[in-house]
Amino acid sequence: MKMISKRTIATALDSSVRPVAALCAAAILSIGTVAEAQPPGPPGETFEVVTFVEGLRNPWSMAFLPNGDMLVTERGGQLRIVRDGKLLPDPVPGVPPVRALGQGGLQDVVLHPDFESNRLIYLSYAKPGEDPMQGTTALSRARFENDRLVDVEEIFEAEAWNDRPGHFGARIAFDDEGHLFMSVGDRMAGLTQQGMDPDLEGHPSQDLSSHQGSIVRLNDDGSVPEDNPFVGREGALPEIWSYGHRNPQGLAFHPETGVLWSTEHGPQGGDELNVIRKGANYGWPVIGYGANYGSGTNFHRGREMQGMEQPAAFWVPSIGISGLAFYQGDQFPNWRGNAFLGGMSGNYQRLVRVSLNGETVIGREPLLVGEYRIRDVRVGPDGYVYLAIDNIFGQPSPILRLEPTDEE
Ligand SMILES: [Ca+2]
Repeated sequence: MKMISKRTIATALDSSVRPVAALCAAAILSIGTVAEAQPPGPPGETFEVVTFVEGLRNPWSMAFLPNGDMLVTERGGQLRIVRDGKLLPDPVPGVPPVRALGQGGLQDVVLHPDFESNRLIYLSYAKPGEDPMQGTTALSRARFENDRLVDVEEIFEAEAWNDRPGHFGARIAFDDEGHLFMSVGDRMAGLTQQGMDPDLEGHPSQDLSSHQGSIVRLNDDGSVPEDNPFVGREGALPEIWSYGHRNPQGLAFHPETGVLWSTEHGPQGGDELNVIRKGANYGWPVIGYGANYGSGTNFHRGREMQGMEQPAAFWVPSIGISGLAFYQGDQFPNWRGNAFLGGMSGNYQRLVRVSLNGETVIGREPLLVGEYRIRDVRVGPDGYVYLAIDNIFGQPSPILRLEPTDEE
């Protein structure tokens, strides 16, 4: 089945980047309306949307194996294999038990950089406690041999336990030196029926003795690298690389600059694209561009504060920001070095192409607006762009692939 989508020009406006917003602070006080237009940036590409494979349940992440197979996580707890364009009927045995509830379950799957020699893969998931209502974010590694997992070993369990159903983070990315980065969400801390708990400074995302709202950095066996920023600091967890996050749902290294970027799911308003720096505080919930759900009332101390990072871009209203990938490959030359991220939220469903000049966002082109609930974006070794599509009711959904077209 081929679904044709031709696009050369953006058909909808994407909201603002920070430098523009800083000049127009009044505009973003009106949460719930599109604040500013962001031009689509340098020329894009025409493409068609092709169904790569169908029949997945809440696919969360994809990984490409050297033999051409794809591994796909389903949030309910199954790891699936796509071979020759077909979804194999049997899930991969050996996946650890997951707490499949709300936003949590089986989440990311990433290959070790030396997978071809060591066959190691990494899985992140919502881990159930002895009390099954309790959950946290955990990470296991295993060897993937003959379509099954062997030597499964949990190598990290986040200090992020509670009974909330969401904000697990759980995106994984490897750097070039064999360090593994993983996001841990804030586990919905401070979120009450009346809005955010006003003790913003006391929120676990601002507390280095909790992994909630952090990005951790580990060696490939789960041990702590000696040069992590908070090693040796009393009261701080040594795995933490950056903190003050809410729920980072995308994590990727730029292939040319080696810089780590993250997408972060904000509250009502205030989804973010961030450059991740060692030891930095990203501000949640003290600062931000969001508001309380429903009422839209402000709860932040402000938009900016000394010692807290500003996002490279933010979205008001929130698009339900999801997975992140940087384009490299030969199929779409104009897209090289661009970031691609998904939006899952209702009318804001989209794929966004973000053009960069170094760490500055110079354009945002909304694509596939209103068409798909995109959970994850990956660039295949074949240079095609793959999209994992979520169905909010858990009905079967596809993985789509963007292919170039010459049509004008
Ligand atoms: Ca922030």
